[in-house]
Amino acid sequence: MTNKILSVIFLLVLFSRTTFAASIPLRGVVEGFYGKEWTAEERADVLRFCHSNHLNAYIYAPKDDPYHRKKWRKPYPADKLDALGNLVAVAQQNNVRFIFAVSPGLDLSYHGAKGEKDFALLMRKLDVMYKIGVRDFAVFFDDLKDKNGMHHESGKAQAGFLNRVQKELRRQYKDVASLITVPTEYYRFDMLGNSGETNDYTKDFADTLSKEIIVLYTGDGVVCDGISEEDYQAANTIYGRELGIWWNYPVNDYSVAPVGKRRAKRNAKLALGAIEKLPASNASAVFFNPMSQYNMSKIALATGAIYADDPASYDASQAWDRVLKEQFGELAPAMKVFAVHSSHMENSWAKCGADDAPEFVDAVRTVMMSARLNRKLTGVAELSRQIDEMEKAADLLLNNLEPRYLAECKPQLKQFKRIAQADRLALKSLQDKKIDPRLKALRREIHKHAPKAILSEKAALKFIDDTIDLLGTQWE
Ligand code: 14T
Repeated sequence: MTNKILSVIFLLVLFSRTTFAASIPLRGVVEGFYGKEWTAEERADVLRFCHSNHLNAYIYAPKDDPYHRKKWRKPYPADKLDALGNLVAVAQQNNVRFIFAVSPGLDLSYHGAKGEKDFALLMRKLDVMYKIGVRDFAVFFDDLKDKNGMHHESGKAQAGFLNRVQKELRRQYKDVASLITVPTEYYRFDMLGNSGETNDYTKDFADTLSKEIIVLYTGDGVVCDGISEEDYQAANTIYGRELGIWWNYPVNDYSVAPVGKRRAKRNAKLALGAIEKLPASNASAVFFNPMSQYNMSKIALATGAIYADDPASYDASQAWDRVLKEQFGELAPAMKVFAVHSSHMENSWAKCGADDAPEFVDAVRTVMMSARLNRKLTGVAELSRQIDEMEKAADLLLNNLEPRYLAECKPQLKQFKRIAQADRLALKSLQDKKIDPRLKALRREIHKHAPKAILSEKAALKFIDDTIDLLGTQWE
């Protein structure tokens, strides 16, 4: 009897999971980063990638396309328009919505004759896109604040403008989708005042904006450590609608090595982890903002696709393994060793992605504990095994990765190899209770390459400095 009841329950659960496994309705990639834009080939490829990974949308919003943002009033020159037309065709063939975004907020006029003129110019920009086949549009107002956190337009004026754009599109064309936007206050902590009340800008924007328009937000911060169910519901309450998510991982446009501004370059660290810590309940939309390094972005993007397909059943580490296998085949284990040390993104205002190399950190802790107590070292074999594995992985990848990948991660792979070698010298130094002179030389070499290649800052890289510090103070 109980058996029967149990099997009925089991079947019901199974049935409901297969029947109601709901995907997020609008899910895809937003090319929305600063820095080197993706090439035409990469854009065509991402549209095919979306199709084969069950993603159904791509937002064209590259910050460094002058015609998208700084010179938004200027029409695209013929060659660029041609290229966009080709992409729209590829999107159609792949059942992916091509969403054209424009970011006019830097100098848009909202009122008077100038306002009318700008409205007409923006509509013209969208009309041209409609003519090449675009049916999905977005108008973004992100990153307009100056150093003092000031920006110049009211939420009411912006939202009114968006309502008018939506209305005009609907009047002219019967077949355009809902407009998508990002407000100027696009992360929750920026929407709130010191005592937790909603700012006037956001209140006005949310109250004025048509419920038809989809609003994207980035979580509690710009680049944040997940969105909990509660965070997400709280943001929805502020907006009186189900928000969409613009997720800033694996984007790395803010990743610069802390080695002085002059030589520092963008994209120094690669975000090779899985998408994680997003709500289990479905948002109205989710878009992942990738890296300028297109091919390396596909690890996180493919896990994001698995998330968006069924948020409730998503398991980040399972998805990560599956995707690495799919994308790297025999090289997957080596790629995982590398990716483990390059998952976490963090600076003074950003934090996202799993901690780097937790197992390495554990192994170091064991060794360091005994070293600090000036005892016989413990855990040497395990740490040594991991260091060997790292150097082998770096070599294997440097020698066997396809050129399109190597072109994007060679500096980081070489740096990974140097760090592994330095880690080995550090371990030897601890055993000898004396800094191997080669360690300091290699440490300088690593430092020299840091402006274009960072990884494992709090794990494998830190072990080098911790060792030098310890041996420097304790025994020198
Ligand atoms: F639209 C927004 F949701 C958004 O995330 N905007 C930008 C985005 O283009 C960029 O790629 C991303 C990561 O850097 O963050 C936003 O840009 C910022 C935000 C900052 F607070 C860049 C620097 C910042 F200090």
